[in-house]
Amino acid sequence: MTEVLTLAHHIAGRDVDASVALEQRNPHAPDDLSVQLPEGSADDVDTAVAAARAAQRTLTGGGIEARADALARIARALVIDLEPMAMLIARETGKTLRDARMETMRAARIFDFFAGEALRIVGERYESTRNGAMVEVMHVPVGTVGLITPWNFPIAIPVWKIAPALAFGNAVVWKPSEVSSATAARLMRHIAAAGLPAGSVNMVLGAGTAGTAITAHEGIEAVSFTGSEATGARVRQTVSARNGRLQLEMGGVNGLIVLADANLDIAVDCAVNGAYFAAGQRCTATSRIIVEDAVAGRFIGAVRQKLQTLRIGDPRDAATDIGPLANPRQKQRVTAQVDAVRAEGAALAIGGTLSQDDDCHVPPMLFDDLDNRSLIAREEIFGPVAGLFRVRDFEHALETLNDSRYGLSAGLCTSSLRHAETFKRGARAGMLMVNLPTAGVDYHAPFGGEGASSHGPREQGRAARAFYTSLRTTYQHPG
Ligand code: UN1
Repeated sequence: MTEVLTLAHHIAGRDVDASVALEQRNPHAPDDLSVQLPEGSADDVDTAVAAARAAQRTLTGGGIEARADALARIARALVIDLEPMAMLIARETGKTLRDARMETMRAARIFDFFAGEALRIVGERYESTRNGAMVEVMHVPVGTVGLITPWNFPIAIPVWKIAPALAFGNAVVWKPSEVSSATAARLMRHIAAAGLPAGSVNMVLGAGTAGTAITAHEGIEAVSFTGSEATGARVRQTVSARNGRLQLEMGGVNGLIVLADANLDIAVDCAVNGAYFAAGQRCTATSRIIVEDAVAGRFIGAVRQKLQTLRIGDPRDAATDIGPLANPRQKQRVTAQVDAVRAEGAALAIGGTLSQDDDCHVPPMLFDDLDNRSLIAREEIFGPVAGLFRVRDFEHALETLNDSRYGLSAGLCTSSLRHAETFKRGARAGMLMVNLPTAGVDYHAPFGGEGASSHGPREQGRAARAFYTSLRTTYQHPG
């Protein structure tokens, strides 16, 4: 029996039904779950913006403690809902149950972190150059923020935008991905029950139309987007044209350098985790494994061995290490990219042939002996596909790493402190990992990248304040 979930928008504190236009099925077992959702219109966004703007005044008027309490309540609700939420994520997006549990806990902790941040909206005070006067700098809410979020972290990414937005006194119009809308709706229920003014967070479902309307709406002061580079470019154009505040997190072709002096077990764990866990569907995934030639052969053998110990299969099973891609469309895209890499003449060191049926699984693949002209180095592949880049030495490795338009995360496996130090200063990426996988970030530290990967202020941690507040400089004289 297929379970059918029919979803509604959530605007001004109420569920708003609309006719079903889109569907997402369990990518591992299509007969298990059918999520049916409406295509939000520009009118829906307009109603949501009006609700948000009305709620925002009440939200800030309620004070910081009320906001902090509400965020802490959502955190507790998510912890209580951990198992059902994680299972829904696994069924809807194909993320493994283990990852989905960790992600739900991460989302709860992000709410707790920003509950604290709501109480820490500190400013600055200067002596004025005008005698007797003083200058005060305050952080005030931006107003109404538009959030457009992807399916690959269907709860953590929405939460790391919604939580700081609320903590700093902003109302939200949110368009989650059409691929993870049931997860979004479940999160929305917890947010709606937290005691915030109705309309503080509004959720408009759908694919393109609602997202475009959010980027264009004059009533939305700031837009934060995580997703593909192509969509990001459109968001940037529309929001910039109306001088809106903008934050973009897009793709990466992240590199992991493995030096001959690395602990091989650690290097293999980093590579396998970064390239293949979450079926490679993370913007922080490793796609370029840059290895010193002297150890390349041993490294490939060890990766092959490690992969044999992993379980690929049903995301609902807690023992599964790697699940499917999120839907047949993703599979088609990855298949076309793999075909293009093969057409370059690249040799496969690891991995088999791709099945052409409806099954959304893709086996982990490693192409050997590539250089940065390969598609793997130029385009993000949102799948368990990586390339091995053989280099002479550390200098050559760093040069290869930095030869990219992107710069989200980068890794180095070494036992040399000297090389680690050079890497921290010389690698061009927003997040650097030494003896750790390129994916997997903490929620209390800044997140973001360089080049074509990101645009605007960093997300997460204390750095999030920059995007979600405006500065007010007041000059005051006793008169
Ligand atoms: C992580 O690596 O823990 O879409 C987070 C993504 C990133 C998040 C990565 N924005 O994959």
